[in-house]
Amino acid sequence: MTRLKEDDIAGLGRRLELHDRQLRQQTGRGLAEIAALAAGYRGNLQYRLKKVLVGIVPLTTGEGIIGGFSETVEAILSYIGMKCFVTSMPDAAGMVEAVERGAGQIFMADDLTCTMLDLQAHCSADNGVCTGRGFAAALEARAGSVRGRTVTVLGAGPVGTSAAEYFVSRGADVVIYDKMPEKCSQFVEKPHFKVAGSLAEALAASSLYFEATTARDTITLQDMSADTLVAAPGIPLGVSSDAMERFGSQVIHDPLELGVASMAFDLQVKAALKGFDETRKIS
Ligand code: 2YJ
Repeated sequence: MTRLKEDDIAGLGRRLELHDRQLRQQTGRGLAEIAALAAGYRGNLQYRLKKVLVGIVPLTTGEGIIGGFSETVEAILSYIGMKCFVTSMPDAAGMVEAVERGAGQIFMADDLTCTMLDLQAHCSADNGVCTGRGFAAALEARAGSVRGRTVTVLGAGPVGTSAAEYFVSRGADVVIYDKMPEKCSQFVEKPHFKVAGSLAEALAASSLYFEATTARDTITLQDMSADTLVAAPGIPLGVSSDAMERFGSQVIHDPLELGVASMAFDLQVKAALKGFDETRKIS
């Protein structure tokens, strides 16, 4: 799993409007809309999303705090309409602070897990799962539909697996490849999934690519044409720089925005399913 670096997210909070506009140009839908689609909610979740207070708690465990990480999460959640704050204390003291200040939800990440918790509804949203669904929903919006189409998924970690399952749930067939074949074992002989034996075989199977590896240049200029569409949540970006230069407008990529926005909506859906559905209060 890639650990985000300060450089990956530097200035991201100030470019959210631009990112939202680019996403809308690419897919016809904005950040919050795609995150809502990814969470499978077709109604209006804005009420609880806007009402609940989120405490973002920096964690010093493992490799420690990433400069600007919590503030970037705060900027993304604020951008989609949530009320939130970064605690002044990290770790357990930060959790106490968040709860004392009235947070109904907590956002926190260590080196292995990035999660958002709902303290009232007792549910959680995982960054890997939500990033997979968020980018899959963005690729689907860009493609119009994936029903009856084949999508190539590169990387069978939490993000690739979650995206692959989303695509199949939306009527697609998935060809999945991971350089560690054992990571694909769960997909062998599963209806609508095919495990490719090589990267070349996977890339030849489709013109819709989901790049969820941690490698560079898995998709190069020769793999792309005017018809190719790519969703690339992987860090570092798995699309080569010459391919980006020529076909960048066909590549959906960001380091954190879609994942965090998708977590927020996923959590509202889960809370609603547990009875914390206050959407009826919207006039
Ligand atoms: O609070 C902080 O500043 C740090 N503890 C944040 C750590 C962020 N974690 C990562 O970047 C890891 N790669 C985990 C992300 C899980 C993605 N599925």
